[in-house]
Amino acid sequence: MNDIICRTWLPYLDADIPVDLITPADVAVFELELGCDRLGGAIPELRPDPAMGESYHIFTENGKPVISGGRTGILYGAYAYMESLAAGEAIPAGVQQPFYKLRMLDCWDNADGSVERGYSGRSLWFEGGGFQWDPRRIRQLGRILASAGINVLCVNNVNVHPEAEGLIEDAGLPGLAAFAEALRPFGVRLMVSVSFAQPMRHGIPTADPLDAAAQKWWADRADAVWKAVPDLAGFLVKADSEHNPGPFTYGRSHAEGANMLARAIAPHGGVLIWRAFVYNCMQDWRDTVTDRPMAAFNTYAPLDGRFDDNVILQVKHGPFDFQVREPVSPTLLAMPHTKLALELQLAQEYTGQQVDLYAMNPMWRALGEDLPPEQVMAVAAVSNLGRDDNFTGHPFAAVNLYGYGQYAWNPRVDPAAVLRRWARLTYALPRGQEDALVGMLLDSRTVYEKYTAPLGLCWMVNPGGHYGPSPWGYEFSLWGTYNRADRNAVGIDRTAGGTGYVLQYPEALRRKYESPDTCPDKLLLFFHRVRYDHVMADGRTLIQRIYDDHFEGVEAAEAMAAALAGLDLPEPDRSEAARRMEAQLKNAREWRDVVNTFFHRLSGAADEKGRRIYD
Ligand code: GCV
Repeated sequence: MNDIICRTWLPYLDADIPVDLITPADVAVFELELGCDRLGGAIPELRPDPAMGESYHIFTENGKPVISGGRTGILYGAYAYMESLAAGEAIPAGVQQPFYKLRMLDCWDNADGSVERGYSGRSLWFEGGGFQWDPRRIRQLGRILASAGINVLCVNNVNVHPEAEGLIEDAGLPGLAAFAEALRPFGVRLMVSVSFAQPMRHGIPTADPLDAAAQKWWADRADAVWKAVPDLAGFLVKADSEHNPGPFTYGRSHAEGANMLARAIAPHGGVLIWRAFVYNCMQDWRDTVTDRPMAAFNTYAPLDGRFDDNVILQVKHGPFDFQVREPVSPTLLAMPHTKLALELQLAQEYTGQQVDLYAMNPMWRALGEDLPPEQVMAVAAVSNLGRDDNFTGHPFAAVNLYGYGQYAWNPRVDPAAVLRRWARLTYALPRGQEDALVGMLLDSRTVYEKYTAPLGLCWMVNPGGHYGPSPWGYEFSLWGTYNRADRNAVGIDRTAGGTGYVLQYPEALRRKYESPDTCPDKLLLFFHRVRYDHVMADGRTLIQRIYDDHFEGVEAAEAMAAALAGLDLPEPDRSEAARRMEAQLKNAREWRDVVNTFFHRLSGAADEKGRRIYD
């Protein structure tokens, strides 16, 4: 391991932190002494006020800084104070409190040390079938999470492989308890993904949620688990999804399934996070009636109001699966009597795999135009962390972890301000270079979008790995992910006259998406089947727009590469970012050529500008 392991938004986090700090207040004292020494500020007095919970207030009294705050609030206040010092910005005025009480990081880490959709190396805490970690890195992780304001870490993959079932069994509990203890001083509570069928490993003949023996198994297990980890946040469940077991096997609803587990953990104050990622992953591509984006709404909207109080339904932000651009999931707008969590993905599965740049705050902020932040009561994000020295693979991918924390604390935060703050805290570049870096991050999503799948079409990625172009890679598959491109047109008609998907939206959104004239260009092919000669609002035909976007996307990526070369970044970040940018350029050109050639061959339409398209 290198001496300087990570360069985070707080420049002194590379320093070691002692093992004997027990409470967030202990950590706050340590951080303030170290940070103020490094950053050159007055060490504030800490005034704990348990009633303040996660809130804090930084103020001046008799010319001296004071931080008051609750148990974790005081630590958040300490980080906020030092961020302000490091960024040379004003200290936030008044009492600061998080918008969302649950700010979760879902880790798809497997007990064998691999990470599903992980692009930053192996797991930081699993190896060889169970917990195994480097205490120094886990304390660093704790500081990173706390300084981002994340308060729940789900330790294992939602696809619970047999080894991971052991985490909540007697032999696994000491490991879970030790890991919980390691992160407790940072105000981070653990959560565990569990398999719905787990009782059947223990001689219970069924996992039917209405079966008394299955119910008792879960209640007894919960007693044992919470005895070992009294502050465990809860269980997370992926049921009846992508071959995971669930209540459908027994003809039961997802409310019956979730409530059974919720009742087992309720006496311990546990929360049951139930994922809404349910769809038919064995679809016949010839079936043009089933429309995958409609699945979650069809399953869950009729169950609104039927979940117990400690159940939170966790819904991905779009109706598909973290594609480059999707409309808001209609399920999130259809369940006023159900507690909802919004699920985001920091791991860049479909968005460049931490090779291509893709900063996410602008996307989350735009989501807020259709999804008022109050509509959900919690947020979760699939982690982008791993064992790489810099934790996130691409050194700039840390912006998404930091930005997620900022968003979870205040979903109305200005994305440009978040990106600038991260850039300033991490690199302290001269102003012109800082502007260049922020500009690059702000544009990164649009650039990526332009050179990949056009205009909301989705799923043109290589199957399985999900990196690189393959326009028909998912076309004749089981996953319900079709573009139905032919020589005249592309896209699926999801209007009332088509699959009817648009009818799942409330009136205003339905009207916006229903007509190609009012549907935003960027989502045109998500909602409509459009002829290549369709004239778009800007006067260009659809086919010309596809060509133009792909050429422009590559040009913009080339401009980003030039801008990156002009940044005086410290090593190893400079070399690492340059290496990845080279790969991004290769990827962008590949996407441009494959997608343009695909549509050129199908449509036979020439590019008006006569640029090179391969036949
Ligand atoms: C953890 C997609 C991903 C899977 C992931 C799944 C999910 O299908 O490709 O790797 O499984 O989403 O969110 O459960």
